[in-house]
Formats: sequence, C-alpha cells, structure tokens
Amino acid sequence: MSNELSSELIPEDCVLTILDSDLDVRKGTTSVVPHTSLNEREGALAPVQPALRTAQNETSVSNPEYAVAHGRAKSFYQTYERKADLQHQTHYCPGCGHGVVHKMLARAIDELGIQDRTILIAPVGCSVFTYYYFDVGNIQAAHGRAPAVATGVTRSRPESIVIAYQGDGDLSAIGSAEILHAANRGENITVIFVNNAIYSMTGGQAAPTTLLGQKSTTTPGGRNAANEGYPLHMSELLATLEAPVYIERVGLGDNKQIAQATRAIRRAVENQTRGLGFSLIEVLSPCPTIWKMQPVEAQHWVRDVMEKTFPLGVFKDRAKDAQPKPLPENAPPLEQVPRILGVAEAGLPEGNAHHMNQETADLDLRLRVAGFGGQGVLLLGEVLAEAGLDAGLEVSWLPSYGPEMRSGTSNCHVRLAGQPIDSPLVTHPDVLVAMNEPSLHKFCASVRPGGWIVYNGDTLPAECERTDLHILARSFTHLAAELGDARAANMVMLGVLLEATNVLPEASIDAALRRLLKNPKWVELDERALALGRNLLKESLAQSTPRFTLSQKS
Ligand SMILES: Cc1ncc(C[n+]2csc(CCOP(=O)(O)OP(=O)(O)O)c2C)c(N)n1
Ligand code: SF4
Ligand SMILES: [Mg+2]
Repeated sequence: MSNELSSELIPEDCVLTILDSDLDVRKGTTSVVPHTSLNEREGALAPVQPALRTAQNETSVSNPEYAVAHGRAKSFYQTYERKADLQHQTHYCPGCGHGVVHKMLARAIDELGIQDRTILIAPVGCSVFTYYYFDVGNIQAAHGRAPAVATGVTRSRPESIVIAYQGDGDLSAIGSAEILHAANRGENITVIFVNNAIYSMTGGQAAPTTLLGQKSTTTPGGRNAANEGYPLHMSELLATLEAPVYIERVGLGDNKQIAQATRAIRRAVENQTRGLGFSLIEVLSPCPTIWKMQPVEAQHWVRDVMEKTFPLGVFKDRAKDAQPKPLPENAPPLEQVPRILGVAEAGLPEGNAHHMNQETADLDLRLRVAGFGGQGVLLLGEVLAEAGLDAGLEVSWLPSYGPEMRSGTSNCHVRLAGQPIDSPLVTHPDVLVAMNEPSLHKFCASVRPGGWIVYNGDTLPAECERTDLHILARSFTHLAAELGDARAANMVMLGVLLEATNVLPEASIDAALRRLLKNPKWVELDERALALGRNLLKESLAQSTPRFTLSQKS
C-alpha cells in the first residue's frame, strides 16, 4: 500500500525514513511504501546517495538539493525474528507512528555512536516488541514501569545510555507515578513518549490523553470533561519540575514536524551522553487502525486536530547551562553487605554457612502459620526463615495480612529447602501452626496427609478432626502466660514445630532470635518458651503419637 505523507519538501538534514519501509523522494513529493520485503529492498540498501528515483521508471537522477537515505540504521537488527513467516515486515500497522519514531531513535543512536552502550526499555502497548527491532541492550518492563526500570539500570550502569520508550496509556495512566518521580529525581535517562491519544494495543480504550469529544470504546459518546476529566498534558506537567533538563512536544503531522521530531529525539539522547539528566520527548503520533482512518488522514489529524489540544514546542530546556549530574557511588562488594546492614555483628556468618548434607539436600519443608494480627504469626515465620538461612538452606517467607492494624487476620508461608525454591506460595503445608480457631478452620483441610497441625486450643473442633495426620492441640497462650507472658505463645508453638520437624539446628534458631529480637528480655523468655514447646511434644510423643519424619512425604 502507499501512504502519501506530505507534499512538503524535505530539508536536506532530514532523512525521512520509515522503519522497514522503502523510500521514494522526488522534488515536491515524498511517498513511503511500508511493508516491503527485505529481499525486495536489498537493492535499495545502499549508503546515503545524492540520488533520486523518478516515479515513472525508477532510474536514479542526481540532484544535489536532496539527500536520500535508503536502508536501515545500524542499530536495527537486519532481520526481525518475530515469526518465521513474517520476518520481512514489522508488526506495526501501515501508517503507524511507532515505526517512524523507531527510525528516528535508531538514527540518533547511530549518529551518536552509542549502540554498544544503549539499553532500551520496552513498554507494554503496541510498541512492546521494540526489542525485536533494536540491536541494543533490551529490557521489557511491566506496564508503566519503564522509568522505574530505567532508574535501576542507569544507577547500576551509569556508563550506559538508557532510553525508556512509552505509550500514552503506559506513561500517563498506569505509569503516571513512575514518570513523575523519575523526572523529579532528574534521572539520567531519555524518555520517548509516543502519544496517540488512546490505548491502541488493547483495542481503543480512552487514555488520560484522549481528546475531549474523541470516541473510544470506553467513551462511546466522546470524552466528556465532566465525566472523564480533561486531557492530561504530561509535558507541561513535568516541565513544572525543577530537575528535568529538556522537555519538548513534537509531532508526526507533516514532514516539517517530522524533521523537528528527528532533531528533538537526537538532542534528548545527546543530553544523556553528556550526563545532564532527564530529557523527555513527547511525540504526537498517528494510529490509523484504532482511529479508524486512512494513514494519510490520520497523519493530518495529528497536525490539524491533535495539535490544538497538545501544542508543539519546547517546555523546558536548560541543556546549555546544565552541569553533568554527579555519578552515583560504586556499589559496595557483596560480601560487605551484611556488615553494612549491621547483621554481621549479630552472628550472621559472612557469605552463608553451608552445612548442607545429603539429608538437607533433599529437604523441602512447607509451613503455614496463621492467626490474629498481634499474635506474632509473622515473627514465627521470620525466625524459621532466618534460622534456615543461617543453616545454609534455601528459604522463602511470604507474609499475608489484612488491612486492619489490630485484630486482623494474618498468616505467612514459609519454605525451607535444600534446593532453590520455585515459588514461595504454600498451598498444601507439611505443618500448619494455627494460632486461633478461624485459622484452623480455614487451613486444616489443606494440610498434606502425614503432616502436622499445631493448634492453639484445648479442644479440636469436630470439623477439623483428621486421622491422616498428627495434631497437637493445647492452649499455648495459657502455657506462655504461666511462663511469664502470653505473647510468647508463638514461641512455645515454634518449639513444638522444631521438635516435630527436626530440621533446624538449635544454634541457628538461637542466632535468628538474637538477630530479630532487639530486646534481650524477650530472647531469654522466648528461649524458655521454645524449650517448653520441645518438651511438650516429647512428652506427648512418648505417650502416643508417632514422630513425623520427612521420609513420610509422598
Ligand atoms: C498491569 C497491566 N494492566 C493492563 C494491561 C493491559 N494493557 C496492555 S497495553 C495497554 C494500553 C497501552 O496503551 P499505550 O500505552 O497508549 O500504548 P499504545 O498501544 O497506544 O501504543 C493496556 C491497558 C497490561 N498489559 N498490564
Ligand atoms: S493499532 Fe495503532 S498504534 Fe498499534 S500498531 Fe496499529 S497503528 Fe500502531
Ligand atoms: Mg496510546
């Protein structure tokens, strides 16, 4: 198909190119033919030549007034390995602005000679596949999170050029917090913000940038300010912040706009090569498919309609006077981290003590601890996980609690294993520690046959009776109160659990307690509580119940 872009002349410094498109430039007319195949195009992949093709016979004529570039930027892959049978075309619709922006960005990367140190963060949206096109370092971020990911990259790799590429839904809706704070921190990143006033990839829902009156699947009658608010002017908003260096809105509405967009994108990336900080270029970009327009009509709509709501221009530019941001300090070596965090002194062996033996290599113990908030449910899980770490095991601890500050429910999933843990979720525990009756009701059926329930209550509710596992029911709260403080019930129950499972050395439990409990008074009480729990189980086993062993697992 043919897409007449404009009848305007192309300035010599503007090489108008479309990603994966052949180009035909004649005096007075520019036409672009998207989606030609790589093979078809091979002949045209020559370096920039002062040559033109006439529309009629495709022969070249020299004309020094124009410079025409055929071929792709060096920072694009030579083939687009998306699908075996579709490598000759991009995934973008004909007339889509994303391809044009890609080409501009690739050209800037080439010209600045930064391909080897560029890291491009792809968003969620129609441009999710940027990593299929750019032969640079690529990361795909969750929806809206590109500036946060870019922050991590630029801080850990300050020598890299980090470019966050985002759509308007991605940047101004779900990712509005990320962009605001990255800009406010003046991160040394470049953001390319492609605004097509709609969520295109998902089929045309309204975005914060949707124009008043514009129809979308979620505003079928047209966007109405009283209902959906006004279009969000992200460039203007971000320009009110002190930190950003350069913010400009450009468009793809005609060749003049495209030339300006090309310059702006290059400048934004160049600012980063100088270490100046945060630059953002917003590009008003056509989406013929979702706008339900022909490509040329969509392009004109950018210029004639979109631009009225989103005026083009520079909103902030202090690149001339800005000084390079100081580089972040080097991260400390990993082995120093425990000391810096203040945990080495409390007994954490530097670099983890691996007392792994054959028995623990096969270990995979799954535990669930549940009760009311305030009963020490999460602490019990933490002690297990910390002690497991100390013993050189793989561990996970996943807390789960409601929004209430007091008396809400609370539970945690703990895994102790000899091998790396695939998921921290424990749906069928080997051991359930139920610190109240609602928790027992909720989780008793989930315990694996052959496992254990340790229940904080003297009588087991009939519905929770199970004959295929071991159950120890006592009022641990009363026992702890007799010991000195009812709040130590969790540690009495932990003592039972430790005696039942027998996988953690006492020294590791002791080290974990000392690390987690700041008040020595509690360490002393909890150690007595643990001993009480261990003895309780020993006594009850001596009377009846067989000991639970790991080999019982199916
Ligand atoms: C967390 C999350 N929420 C929602 C979605 C669904 N989703 C995918 S793309 C998209 C909108 C993309 O719009 P935009 O950023 O404007 O990009 P465009 O497709 O228009 O280029 C949404 C809401 C998702 N993938 N992930
Ligand atoms: S739906 Fe719109 S934004 Fe998405 S690829 Fe097609 S034209 Fe581009
Ligand atoms: Mg969009």
